[in-house]
Amino acid sequence: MIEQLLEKIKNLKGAHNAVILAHNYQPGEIQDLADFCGDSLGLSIKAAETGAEVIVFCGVQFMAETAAILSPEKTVLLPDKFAGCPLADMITSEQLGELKQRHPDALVVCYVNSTAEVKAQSDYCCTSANAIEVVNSLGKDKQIIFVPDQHLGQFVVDKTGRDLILWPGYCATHVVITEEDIKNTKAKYPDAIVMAHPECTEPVKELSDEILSTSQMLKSAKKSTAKRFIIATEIGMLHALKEQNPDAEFIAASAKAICPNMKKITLEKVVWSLEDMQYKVTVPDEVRAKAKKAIDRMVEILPEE
Ligand code: CIZ
Repeated sequence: MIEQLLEKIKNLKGAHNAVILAHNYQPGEIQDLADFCGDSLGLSIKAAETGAEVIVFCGVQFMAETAAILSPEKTVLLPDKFAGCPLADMITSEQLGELKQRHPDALVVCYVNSTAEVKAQSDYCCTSANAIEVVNSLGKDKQIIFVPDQHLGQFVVDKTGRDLILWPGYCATHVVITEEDIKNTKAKYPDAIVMAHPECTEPVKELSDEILSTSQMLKSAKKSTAKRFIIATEIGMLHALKEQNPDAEFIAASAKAICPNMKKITLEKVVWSLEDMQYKVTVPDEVRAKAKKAIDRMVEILPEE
């Protein structure tokens, strides 16, 4: 059954000149079939570089939108139209507009986990891998509004010493990981290195050895001589970590850290997506042009790979 689906996907991909991108939080079988896996920005940059005409984005809505912003000439498909991101939806462009009115001199930095409309109203975009560099690149005299994730924002405040205006958004999947989860898992595996995502709560991050984005977790595990890691992020991340580091052990800090939206993508939906060219994700030209400026400014100050 799985072999048949994979065969179908391979044929449809060829017929449509398509490329399949999968986020690090996708189910393992989706990561395995993808042409590229990675974080949302890395995948969108790959999408822009490829000669493919169709991009099947196995992730959530804002990621497919980011690909559409960077590759307007390509058809971007999201295999499940309901694969949204509650964090991205925690601030609307109207709410950001009101916040900007209250702080007319402030620059706006938005996390990539945001809608295209919010990106369009922002000066800079950032990812969890480069939020510190983006904020540090802005003049010390500048007030900065940071949206929508308060925990990533607080991490940036702690690391830069800047006084950011934070929006109270959060990722429901990351905040389920508790301080007790870390303490209990550490008690069981005292030799393990704890890697936490910046979207985790502050007490969880305080108990962790390293605070890293998904791409940074992969790099750090590869370089490390440690053989055991506790991972505080969406559990899809363990798939790539295990695959790239077969001699090390990776333990989820919480088995509850499952993003229901990421897990909406299935092999069958990838087949249907390519058969029916669904669900197309587009961004209106005016929004796209403004959102792209915020992304381009970030790309200019990306940290060294
Ligand atoms: O930027 C991304 O893809 C997300 C949502 C997290 C990360 O750390 O890579």
